[in-house]
Formats: sequence, structure tokens, C-alpha cells
Amino acid sequence: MTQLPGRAAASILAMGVAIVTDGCIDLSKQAVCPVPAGQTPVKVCSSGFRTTDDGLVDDFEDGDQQVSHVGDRGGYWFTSHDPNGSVIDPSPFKMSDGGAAGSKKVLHVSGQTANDNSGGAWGVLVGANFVEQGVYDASDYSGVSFKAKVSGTSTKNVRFNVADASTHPDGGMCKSCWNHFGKDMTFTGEWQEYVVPFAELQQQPGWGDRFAAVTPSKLIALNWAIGPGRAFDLWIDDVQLVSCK
Ligand SMILES: [Ca+2]
Repeated sequence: MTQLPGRAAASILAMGVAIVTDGCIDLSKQAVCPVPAGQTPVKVCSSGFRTTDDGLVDDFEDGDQQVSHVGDRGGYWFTSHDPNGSVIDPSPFKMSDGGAAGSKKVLHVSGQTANDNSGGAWGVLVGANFVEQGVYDASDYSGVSFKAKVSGTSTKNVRFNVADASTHPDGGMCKSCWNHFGKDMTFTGEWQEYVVPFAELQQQPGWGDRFAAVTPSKLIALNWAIGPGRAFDLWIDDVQLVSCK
């Protein structure tokens, strides 16, 4: 078992304990707000999080575009952009040199997203499927940790998304899809480690089909998304699934 190192990680982990959510995934409300039939409640880690031997999604050190072959995972990294002129480099997508301390390879994307003047522009995203096809059972885990930073004049505002069988069209459950459970994050110019508990993930308000909570047993992908009208220069490293302590 590897512990997340460093004081910064410790403070972030401590923040992860103080989970503030609304609806049925709030621990304080679970007793009066039952999870719908057939859905497993999202685990809440009252003592924080730990990394595990099989939790590595990717540290990118092999330079390829497949996620690490651990934990029965084996999906691929990809980028996507709206058809309204948003640009995400490198194109075709590949891993870059550099990264967090001690790293030789890293996920690094940059570009400019289109303005949403005519409606429909949603920006860009970079992410990975957990497995090549179908859903991935991540119910042994309780969240995702990763290191991130932005450079130059990049926007600091990035949404981290976890696509599951409810919100991804491949799951066959949504008519108005793509409103994934996620978290709006603010990155800085320095590498920092972030822990995002599954129990903190929420859909965006006001659009798409709604679901009670993310379904960790039926995950499809994770991604980082940048909305319309922004320049971005985003670095991601050491992506891991984490468990409760
Ligand atoms: Ca790396």
C-alpha cells in the first residue's frame, strides 16, 4: 500500500473527508433520502483516502495512449472537441515530455475553445475509457486522485467528469446524455495533487437527464473538460483510483 505523500496531499485528503453534497449522496441525508432501487449507495470515506497497488490509471511514463494494465483496465486516452472551431493540441493526440516531480512523460494539452455565440459550442475534453468496451466496475474504489497544473495564460477552470452508464449514451439509460457527474475545479500554475471522491460528484444544473448519483460499479470514462471561449494549457499526471482508508 502506498500512501499519498506530502503535506499538500495530506491537506487535500483532509478536505476530502468534509464532503458537502446535496441530495441522496450526502451522508447526513442518506437515512431520509434512500438511493433508488437497484442502485448501490456511493461510499463515503469518513477517514480519508489511500492509494492502492492496483489503483494506477496512468502515470504516462510508457508514453503510449493506453491506460495502465492494472486493475483489469485497458482503455485508451483520447481528445475531443466541438464542431464549432474549438482546437485541442497535440493533434493527433500523443503524450508529452515532462510532468510532476520525477516524471518523464505527461498528459499535456493546449488550445483555444470557440465562443458560444451561436450556441452549441461546448469546448474540448481530454480523457480515457477505463476499458475498451462496456462498463468498468470501480466499486472497490471511492474516488480519483490526480496531479494537475495550468501554464501561461490558461484558464484555471476545468471540469473533471466521470462518465457512467447513466450519463453516457453507451449505457443506454439516457435520452439527453453527456451531463456527467463531475466537479468544477480550479487549478494553479504549480503541480498539485487533487482527490475527487465519487461521493462529491454532481451533474451540472439545468440540462440533460438527471440521476441520483454516479454509479461506481458502471463507469465508462473520465475526462477533463474546458468550456467555451477560453485559452487553455493543461497538464495532468499520476491519475489513480483511490480507496477509503
Ligand atoms: Ca508521468
